[in-house]
Amino acid sequence: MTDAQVKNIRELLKKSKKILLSTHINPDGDGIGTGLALMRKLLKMGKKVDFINRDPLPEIYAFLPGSSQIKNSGKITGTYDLAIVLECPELERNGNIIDYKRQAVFTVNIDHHPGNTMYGNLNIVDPKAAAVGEQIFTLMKKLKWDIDADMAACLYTAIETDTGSFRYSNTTPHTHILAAELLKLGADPEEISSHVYSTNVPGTRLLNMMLSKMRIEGKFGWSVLSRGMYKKTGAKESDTDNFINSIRSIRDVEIAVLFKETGRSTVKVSFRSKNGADVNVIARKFNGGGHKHAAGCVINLPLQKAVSGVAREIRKYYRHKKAK
Ligand SMILES: [Mn+2]
Repeated sequence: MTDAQVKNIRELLKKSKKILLSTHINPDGDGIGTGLALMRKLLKMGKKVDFINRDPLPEIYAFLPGSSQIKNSGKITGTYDLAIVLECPELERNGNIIDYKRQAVFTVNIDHHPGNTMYGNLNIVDPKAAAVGEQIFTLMKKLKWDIDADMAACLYTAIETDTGSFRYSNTTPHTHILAAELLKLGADPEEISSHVYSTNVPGTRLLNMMLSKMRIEGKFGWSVLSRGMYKKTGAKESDTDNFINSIRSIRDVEIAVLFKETGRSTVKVSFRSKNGADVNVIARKFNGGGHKHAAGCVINLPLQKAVSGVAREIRKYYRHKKAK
């Protein structure tokens, strides 16, 4: 983040009265935690702030201070002096809930995904940052803001969840230094983890069914969540955020894929990898994307066809790797 960007943000915040915060569809801990930390400070500064996302808050983040003020909308009608878009490599990820060009005087794009399309009037994009929470914490320090214990808890949640509790390859010495600073500011790691990694009975029953359907083929492991399985267990999609890690953590698995049937011919596909296997490359073949070790896409095909299409690409990926 350059000094010019920090100066720019300082001036924008000074002159903006009505501010919109928004993150991606199916929001995660990084987008929610970062947005809540920002919202808390901006409200204290006397700004009118709306934090609006297309999709509802996952239950595990309801403990975060301010979470009850987050709104959901498929179509925002108001106008804003400033819009801050968190964690969206392209605007479609935001769910097309607003026309930023017409409804916001100025749009700031803050993200850490590679391949960000730089759609903002100001773009603060750093693919080396472990989380947007890391970027915003750095920005807040540069702006010399007071960070209270509630803001620290929100930012710690952002960084903890995006690094898989400091286990993923995006975790750097700097990430740990920032996390330590957040603990000093009052974030409570035990309390945060107890919420973020809590489960419920329908979700656990669904996990059990998912594991029974899991298949392993060499370094590739996958499973499915069909609409019937959701119905049988009563679980919601937001209960399934950590499911893929049960596949990824199997010793021999390098690429883990979870297929979630969200409609008759709509399948949401999540990819996770380790040992340098690049799932961003595979997700991009299906018009998705993300990071090397975490990516996703949506495939408009029946569940089994989506599975075979992705499996074909992963087999191709390994054949190509072998040939190299
Ligand atoms: Mn993130």
